[in-house]
Amino acid sequence: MEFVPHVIDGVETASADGQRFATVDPWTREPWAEVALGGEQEVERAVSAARRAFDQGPWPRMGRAERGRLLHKLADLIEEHGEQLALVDTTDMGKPIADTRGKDVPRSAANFRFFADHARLTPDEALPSDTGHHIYTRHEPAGVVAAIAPWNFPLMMASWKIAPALAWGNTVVLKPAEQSPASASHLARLALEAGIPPGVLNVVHGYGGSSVGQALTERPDIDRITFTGESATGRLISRAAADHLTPVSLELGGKGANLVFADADLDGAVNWSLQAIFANAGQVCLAGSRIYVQRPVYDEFLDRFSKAAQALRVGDPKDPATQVGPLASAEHHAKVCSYLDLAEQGGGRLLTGGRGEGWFVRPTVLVEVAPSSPLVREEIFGPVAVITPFDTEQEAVAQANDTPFGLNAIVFTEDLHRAHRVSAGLRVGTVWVNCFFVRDLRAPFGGVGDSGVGREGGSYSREFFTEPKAVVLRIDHSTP
Ligand code: TXE
Repeated sequence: MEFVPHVIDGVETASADGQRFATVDPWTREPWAEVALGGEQEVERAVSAARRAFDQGPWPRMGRAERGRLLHKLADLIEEHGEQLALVDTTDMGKPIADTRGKDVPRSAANFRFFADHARLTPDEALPSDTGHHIYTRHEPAGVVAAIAPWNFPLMMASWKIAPALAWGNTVVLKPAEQSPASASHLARLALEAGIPPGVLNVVHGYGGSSVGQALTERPDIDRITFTGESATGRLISRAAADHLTPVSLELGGKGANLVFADADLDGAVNWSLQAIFANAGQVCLAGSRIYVQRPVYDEFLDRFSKAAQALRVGDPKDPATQVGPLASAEHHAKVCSYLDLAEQGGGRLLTGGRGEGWFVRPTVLVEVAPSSPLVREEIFGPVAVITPFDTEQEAVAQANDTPFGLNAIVFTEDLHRAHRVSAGLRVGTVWVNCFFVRDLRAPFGGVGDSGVGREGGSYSREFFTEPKAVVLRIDHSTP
């Protein structure tokens, strides 16, 4: 079995006490690799290495262009090793290889390229002064960043956190999710090969609420915490960080609403809605899990959407033709099935889908679900769509907003005025109109309410990962 080590101060290492845990392939449901199980010692070593690299090493002192050159080299290496990285994530969490190969790996490389260029090209401010002073800003690296990543996009989410942190001169301790840890160590190995100095990117494996995950959030010598995961975990991390006033960026759950108006292009609405809920077996914070359809097209939409859901290819995630793989873990499968049980017990009518073999849940469509049901209110994080009719635009916006979450929404309409009106009325971080998952890395990404705190992307990432400093020079000696 493959061994997945920590990467600390440029060295691939086992845990001091030799502890390991198994990571399981959701397709075979057998362990496929052994992972170093970190503890206090590994966290201490990794944070100290990151601290040294920040306080004494070349990384934060390097010009942005030179850092950018090394990050581009890392992106090249990600592309070069793309096939292997895609296979690792697919084996670790069951995501179809077409997605890891076609989307996650290219996007991971793109994250490094984008933030390298963004940091190099973003000017600091010079503030015109009529008092005889020259005032300018410096955006200085914040320090040591703890990056705590989820299991649903292992390589992609790690790179989305690491790339801006590194581009702005910080050093990082990454704790990948215990369900899909393997690609993080590969990434750290490639960073060293690219010439990024030891200690700049460290990876410590281990569990969340433990001497690894939780311990990282409680340390006074961590300068930023960036986290993606469950809303309840986000609250715990916020509380821990408050003790040291450590700034946190939290990207949490979602319960995305798709609003399909009667004037929409129905082919487009069906196709995008299908992707929005069934890609990665619904294990996506952005999943469009609540679909609201205007009454005149409700029956037709239901019919087309259900048929299209049945036609999706469910199976071996390593088969390039597979569109929906198994869920990522036994625990997660049990959680999603508990929602299916709710529906079976009279909480809704199942049009298609349901429990599959092993850790599979087939693309599932539920109707006639009460707005107060946990199926509508809670993040299921599985391939389960709840479809509900509406009559008026006002009612659609109210239903979409009737949730503690607020990450994203999708609007399908051919009416330009309505598109703008509804987009303005939705309480979310991103609205897609007649499309889904189009990401420009300059745009803010994040949510309101239980979906998180802060935004990532472009200048929003600069705000989080740097400390802006104002420098004021007196240039006119006649000024008092
Ligand atoms: O999340 P956790 P889990 C949602 C989704 C899913 C549910 C549970 O609904 O069903 O969360 O998933 C680390 N201090 N999302 O249990 O626990 C943990 O080790 C510090 C939404 O995996 O939040 C892992 O690395 N770290 C989502 C990471 O946090 C802690 C993505 C996420 O784990 C910690 C994933 C602690 N106290 C799940 N406890 C999204 N927004 O995309 C855990 N961790």
